[in-house]
Amino acid sequence: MESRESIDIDVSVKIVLVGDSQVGKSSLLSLFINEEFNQNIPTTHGIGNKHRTLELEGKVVKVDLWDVPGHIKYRPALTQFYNHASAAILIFDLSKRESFKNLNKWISELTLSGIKLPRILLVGNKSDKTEERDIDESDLQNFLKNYYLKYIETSAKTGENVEEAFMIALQKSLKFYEGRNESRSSTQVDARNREACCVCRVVCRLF
Ligand SMILES: Nc1nc2c(ncn2[C@@H]2O[C@H](COP(=O)(O)OP(=O)(O)OP(=O)(O)O)[C@@H](O)[C@H]2O)c(=O)[nH]1
Ligand SMILES: [Mg+2]
Repeated sequence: MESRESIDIDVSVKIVLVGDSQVGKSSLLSLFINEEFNQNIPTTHGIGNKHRTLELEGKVVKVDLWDVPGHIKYRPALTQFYNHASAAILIFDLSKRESFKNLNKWISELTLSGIKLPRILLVGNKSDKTEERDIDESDLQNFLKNYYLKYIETSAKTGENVEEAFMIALQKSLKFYEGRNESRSSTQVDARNREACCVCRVVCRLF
């Protein structure tokens, strides 16, 4: 699955990264794009938009990744950035219970913006901080059962599961993209069938 720029793109998808401030959205993105981890990464103020082109399921896929700032002051303005997103990576910090508690708010925001649950991947980041893990495991399991969310734990620091997480989100995107195309082409077939029926009715009436 190597990166191939300047070639024909079969599919372009948009994935948004959301979650509380400081959970590691920009760090995960930086690892996925540049294979770099920076302990002193600055907090995100605008929208950071990066892309990577790769081959998946026999297609050349361009993935646009939108790094949405997590700070509460930006929240009212965020929903416009969810437009046309095919999937979302919702991130919380495994060492910060508050970021887990706030997931409900993020889920409402995403689903209200049209990104439904099957298109959301939940990521528990900072899995390297084993001593500081601050999540009630039964709360986590109940949460996953309630929402039927796909879940993975990552560490932007060690790289654990980072590529895997983005690949799962990418597969969700492709599934959504293909589903949308199928329903479009079946609408076209329906339209053609209706057209054929009209022609048939006209021809029948003539004879
Ligand atoms: N130990 C550890 N630290 C991490 C990990 N991911 C990010 N960090 C650190 O957590 C802090 C916040 O990371 P960011 O990537 O800026 O978080 P963010 O979610 O983009 O934050 P905002 O831009 O404010 O929304 C930084 O000091 C990172 O170095 C991780 O997996 N493990
Ligand atoms: Mg950031």
